[in-house]
Amino acid sequence: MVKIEIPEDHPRKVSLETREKIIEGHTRHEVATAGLLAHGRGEAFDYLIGEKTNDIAKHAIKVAVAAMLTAHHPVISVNGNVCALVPAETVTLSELTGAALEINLFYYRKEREDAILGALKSAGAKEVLGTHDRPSETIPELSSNRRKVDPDGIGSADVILVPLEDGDRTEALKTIGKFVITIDLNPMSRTAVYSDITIVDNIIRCLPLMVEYARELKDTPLDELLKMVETFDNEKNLADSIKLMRTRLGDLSKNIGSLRQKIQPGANA
Ligand code: PTJ
Repeated sequence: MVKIEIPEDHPRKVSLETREKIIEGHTRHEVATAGLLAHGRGEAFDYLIGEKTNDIAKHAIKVAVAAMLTAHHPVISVNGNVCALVPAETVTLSELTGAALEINLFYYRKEREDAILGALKSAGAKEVLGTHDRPSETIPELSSNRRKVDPDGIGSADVILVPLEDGDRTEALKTIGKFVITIDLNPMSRTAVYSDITIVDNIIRCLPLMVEYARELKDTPLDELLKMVETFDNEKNLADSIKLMRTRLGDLSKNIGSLRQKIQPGANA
């Protein structure tokens, strides 16, 4: 595969580098082909929020970490896109919050499971659940591949972080009584609206912040953390995120010139 060189001062450097990570993850079989399309959809929504982590998302991130720290058995569900984009941060977050890591794939192929397992181990993971050699149980409410879960992981979890998730499984996880946290740039997706906490942000910015907040909050008294979680209103969070997009689009429509960026000759991003 030809690796593209992105000039240091290219205004879309981060976006292009992230795209390269997804493409490389696909070449290594971690990312499903549909994962490339899912990434493109995420990129479009990231444009709408200005490709920055806003205060609404920061608050959701903090509360999500509080929920993981107060859980009895938190689990982080890992798919191909998560693995390709933020493997090290995912492992660090699992260590800081005591959350188990479970591979759970929509487009299951053993080759993909092996690639993701290898990447998580290389990033320092000691134990990874959800692999084919482990026991499994099924979520009866679900018909896709994601119905298979690890009894020691999602099967017995109380709080589950499911980044970049499909709507059916989020709905099924809610039906069986799980507390669901997601990271989804689309505040209108079914996953976003079914979850208990939706972080409307790009996972590449969100995971490092989750790690930072987990370090910050880990000695906070339990009752304070619980209060943060209990007072969080996800409907308001989503409404505010949609309003932020609307306001931003309104402002931009009055000043298209602000969208002009210096682009290197030859670049067409
Ligand atoms: O690895 P697998 O087989 O488990 O499959 C993973 C994908 C992502 C292909 C699968 O879960 C899927 O099809 O997801 P959806 O239904 O396309 O939903 C993905 C959601 O994540 C969409 O709402 C996107 O806008 C959002 N998204 C994409 N990239 C990012 C993102 N949200 C946050 N950060 C991103 N980088």
